[in-house]
Amino acid sequence: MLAAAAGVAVSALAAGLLTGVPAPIISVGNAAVDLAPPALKDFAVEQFGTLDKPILLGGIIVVIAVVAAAAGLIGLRHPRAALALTGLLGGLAVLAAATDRTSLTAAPVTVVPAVLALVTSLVALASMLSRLSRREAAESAPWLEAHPGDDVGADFDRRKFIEAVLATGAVTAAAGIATRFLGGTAAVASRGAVRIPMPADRAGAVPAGAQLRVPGITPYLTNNDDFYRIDTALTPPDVPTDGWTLRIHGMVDREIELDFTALLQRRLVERRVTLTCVSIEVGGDLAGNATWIGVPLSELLAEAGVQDGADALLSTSADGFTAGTPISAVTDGRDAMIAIAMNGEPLPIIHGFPARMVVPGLYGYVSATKWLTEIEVTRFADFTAYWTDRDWAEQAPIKTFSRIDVPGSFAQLKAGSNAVAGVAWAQERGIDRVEVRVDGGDWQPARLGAADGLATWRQWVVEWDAEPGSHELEVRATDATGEVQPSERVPPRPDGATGWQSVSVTVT
Ligand SMILES: Nc1nc2c(c(=O)[nH]1)N[C@H]1C(S)=C(S)[C@@H](COP(=O)(O)O)O[C@H]1N2
Ligand SMILES: [Mo]
Repeated sequence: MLAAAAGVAVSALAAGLLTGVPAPIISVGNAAVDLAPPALKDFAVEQFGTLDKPILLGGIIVVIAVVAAAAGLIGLRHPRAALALTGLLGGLAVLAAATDRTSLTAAPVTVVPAVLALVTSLVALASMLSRLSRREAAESAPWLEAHPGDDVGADFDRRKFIEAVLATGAVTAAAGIATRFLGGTAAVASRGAVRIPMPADRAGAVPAGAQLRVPGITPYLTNNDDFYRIDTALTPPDVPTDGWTLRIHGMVDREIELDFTALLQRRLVERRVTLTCVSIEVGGDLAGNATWIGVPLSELLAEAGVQDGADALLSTSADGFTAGTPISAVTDGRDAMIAIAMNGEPLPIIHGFPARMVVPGLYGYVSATKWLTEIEVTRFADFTAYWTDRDWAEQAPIKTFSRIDVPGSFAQLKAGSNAVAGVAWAQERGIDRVEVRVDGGDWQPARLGAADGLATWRQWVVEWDAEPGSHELEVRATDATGEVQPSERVPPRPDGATGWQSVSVTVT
């Protein structure tokens, strides 16, 4: 296990020193994510939510530890078998590193950390086994026998073994500590140097009354630190602005290629947009409302000249994620953009630094590509994307949604006046009405927070005169086309969940 830990630590340090190379353990995790059958992925997301990644990494560490422990036990009698098992583990790491779509470097560099993991763990294991098991192993592996002139006594063996253990432990600890203090990636340094210019077209102040004064309600604007995060990469790709470009190509009259400076020099707009993940369950929280600054996508497309017959944008990220967005959703007047800032800061690394797409009204998996590098103007008939390859719908406008933030599930309330409040959204259609009912009674209209364009959620509140007993509260919204949120419960796959949320409370 110590030999395996040394391999993991040394390879993580090597990956930290090489720009754009994920640590091999992360590559193994990425391979697991990509190879997992859709049903297993759904299960993991349902059970663990956004904790699925730490749990996956924990699972990988447990598997490595178990295999390594087995190798150690086997090694007492069969050192060759132990080395073969360890070699197999290291070999899988090399394979995962070689095929990791999130790596930003060419093949030979990409596998350097994994090869180091392989070599380190083999050397450490061999050195420890050769000290520990000299006598037991002598019969099974003559090549591990004492070198001529070695003093083969019990004390000598123990001392040498302890030396080998301490040396391996020291290498592991030193690599671990050095990785810790490495001081961040190239993207972190690059982000620190970015200054976002004042946008030509500002968002204006949040309308008075958009933020209701109800304790416990979801804040109207979501802080970057509280913003949900969904991506397929176990660690965000390391993309400094230096060397980054965005290429717009495909069915266009003129290809466009912009570096980060050129992007900043274009006309910038600032807009509030609520992003939503298609995986959100009834009552779920995979949505957030932020102020974005970016370059209007419609202007870039107009400049490139979209050719007849094109109906899709295939966007690609530095980590190999892809998404297909209808061109109509980008050119119909809504504020689709290449975003470079979120809530007054350069995009946080995990939210797509240096640039990402934001398209109001579409779920993130078909529109919100982070670490964006490429947009191909094309036809839906001619490609599939990361999630459409995994049974999710090609077209995915955001469905009308309403959520009760307060009271929480199974809350204990005092009889009398209580606020029932939350948020609702129907991006690009608008929320016209939110209603609440108690114990299946009549629907009561909620007071809505001030509207702030069509791209954002809206808060709502109902004053409820609660009587003692157990009660069930339900909520539903109606969008501005008059469509009532359906009561029928459907799961998120393939194009978003529906159903009314209900919350049980006790009033005393
Ligand atoms: N490169 C990349 N971009 C991505 C994803 C991803 O996995 N990789 N996930 C998408 C999904 S499913 C959603 S819901 C949004 C989430 O954006 P956020 O993590 O900034 O909240 O990003 C989208 N962009
Ligand atoms: Mo998503």
